[in-house]
Amino acid sequence: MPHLFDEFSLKDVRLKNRIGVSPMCQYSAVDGVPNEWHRVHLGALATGGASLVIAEATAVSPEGRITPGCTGLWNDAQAEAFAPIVQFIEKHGVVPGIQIAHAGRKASANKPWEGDNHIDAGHPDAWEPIAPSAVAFGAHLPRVPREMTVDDIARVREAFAASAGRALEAGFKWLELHFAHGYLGQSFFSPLANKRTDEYGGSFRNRARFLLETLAAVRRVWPENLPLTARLGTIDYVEGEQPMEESIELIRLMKAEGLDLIDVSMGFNTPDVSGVPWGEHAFLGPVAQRIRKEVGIPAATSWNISDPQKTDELIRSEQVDLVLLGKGLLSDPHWPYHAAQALGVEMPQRLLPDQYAWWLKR
Ligand code: 8CM
Repeated sequence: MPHLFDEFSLKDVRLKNRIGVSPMCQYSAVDGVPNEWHRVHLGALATGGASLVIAEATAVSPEGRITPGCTGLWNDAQAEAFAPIVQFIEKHGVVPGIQIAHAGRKASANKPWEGDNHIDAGHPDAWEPIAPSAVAFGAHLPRVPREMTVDDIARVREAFAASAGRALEAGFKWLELHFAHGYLGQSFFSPLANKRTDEYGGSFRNRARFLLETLAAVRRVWPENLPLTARLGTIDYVEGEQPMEESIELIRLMKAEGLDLIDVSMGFNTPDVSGVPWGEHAFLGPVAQRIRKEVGIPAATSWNISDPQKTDELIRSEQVDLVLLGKGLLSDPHWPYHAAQALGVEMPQRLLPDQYAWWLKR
């Protein structure tokens, strides 16, 4: 029976335990280029005992940024700025990963702490969001996006592939496609956001097409021996969402295109999140377990994961192969060390770099 501090291998990558850092936007880049903030942020998370650090949602094209402060991988300068961060992470025995993304109709927004809303259309910092359909998300993101042409779709798909190539050049060993949280990939899949009548909308197969084509284009660039994963909004907890059976079938098709692990998340395709069971610890665990079992694919999940015992149980009961913590690690970058202490793991300081482990020895 695997437990939280067992190793986990996926393709040629070996993780020293089952705790990864979920991608977390910092909104602190200039022109998509990571800087000293990202070095310190990702560096601190790489020295806390997690086995995998996934860098934030990084845009594949300028209009794919959520905010003007998002990181990007649409040019070589951005990849070159990521490279030393990647080297630092790897030097400490941690696997460097990155999530590549396109924000779709949620793009062109202010930073969360500066409003979290769409930048006014006339403002010099704003740009035109694009999406499967000219339908606004609503609430704080009211801009009606431009409906993508088939040429736009091909361009963004190739931008994902080009960004994957740059991620590889920067040294990343784990790649996650952001197909969740109401961003572009997710909104192609969701009938709540995709109202197209061409081959990219309507039926399940058509709504899945952009995601599958993008995955296939990335897989051609991303080496076979390195993990290619996707974060998918499998459930929205709202009326009108795709049935779970569709999410499962999509993951089955993604697996056939070369997906190595599914990061199970929510859709966030509408502003209504009232149905989300926020109070339950690891509430997506049972959803991930069903997917993992029915598709036969390794799975990870996030959301409301904080208690060491319950987190260990998520792994032991084979709900997931890997947990990806976000806020838990922001509030305590040494959460894995503290969890190891709580679970009675021998010499928990061994999770940390020598510089810390030596001082923390008993
Ligand atoms: C921000 C950027 C990218 C994401 C996000 C957020 C905020 C909340 C969330 O997901 O659930 O994927």
